[in-house]
Amino acid sequence: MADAIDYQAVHDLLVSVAHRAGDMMTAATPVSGSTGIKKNSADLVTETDQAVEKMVSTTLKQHYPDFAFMGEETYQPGDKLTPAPTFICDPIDGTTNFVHRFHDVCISLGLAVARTPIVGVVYNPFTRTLWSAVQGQGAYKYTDSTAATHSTSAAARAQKLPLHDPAPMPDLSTCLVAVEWGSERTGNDFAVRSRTFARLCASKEAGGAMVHGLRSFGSAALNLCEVASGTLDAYWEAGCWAWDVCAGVAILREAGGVFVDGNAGGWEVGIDERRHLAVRAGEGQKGVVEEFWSMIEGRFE
Ligand code: LIP
Repeated sequence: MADAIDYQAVHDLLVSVAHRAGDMMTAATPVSGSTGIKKNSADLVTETDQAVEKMVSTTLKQHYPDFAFMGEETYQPGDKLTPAPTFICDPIDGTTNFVHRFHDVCISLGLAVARTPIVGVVYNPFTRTLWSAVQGQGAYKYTDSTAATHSTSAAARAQKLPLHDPAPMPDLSTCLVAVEWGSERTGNDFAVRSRTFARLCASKEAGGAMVHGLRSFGSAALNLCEVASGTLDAYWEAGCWAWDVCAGVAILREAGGVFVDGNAGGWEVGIDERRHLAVRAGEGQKGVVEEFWSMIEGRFE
């Protein structure tokens, strides 16, 4: 089935679905009364997350009835990503930001085939910015997202990623790095994060990497798009799900970035393995991956 898929048509449908979702998000009032809690007080869901996912799954099913669907709000423990063509959707990535009206919020829509991200669309309706990629066709950023189709006029307005000539990365000390605390605030993985964040910032004399800075914007998909754009150099997290990263990985890889294991040593990692390190395109990429791995204090479980 995969050989016959018109990926450009899938991309264009995902772009139009993303715009509809964006209208739902900007029209919503995510007051605390409509905010639910999933596993703890740092893991939020709103009625808008659920309504957007319903609209997305219904629309995609109408157009591609044979494709599988995986979404954050309908996932059941034990559900597995299979090699079948699968739409992977995070209706609102950055739900905590959405609740607080902090602007880093997006919908993340991907298509994976053979468990590999092939098409990715990430749309932030609050900044009207859209990133997208189709495998083999390059990755693009559209700042006037109403133009984010592949018509001639839109192509003229699109910016190919990375946005700048990728400068060399001599080592981690020149890097701006995204990390996230996630919603798990206890146990081994929380300890690995806390110790590693400190070491990334510490001086070289103290055994650290002394990165330019750490950033936590609260959206995995947007972090990956910023690494693809070259506005962040690296992004490390454990605890994400396939819906947080599928679309962003399609975009990152098309921009020349790498997505590797968030534990030291793994150059190959699946989008459902729940830990990753992303590094932008540019000379020194491999060295930055290896230096980053050497900074990790422990291993994620
Ligand atoms: C969030 C991620 C964020 C991560 C959170 C959560 P949500 O997704 O994008 O980077 O740190 O744990 O998974 O819940 O807003 O869709």
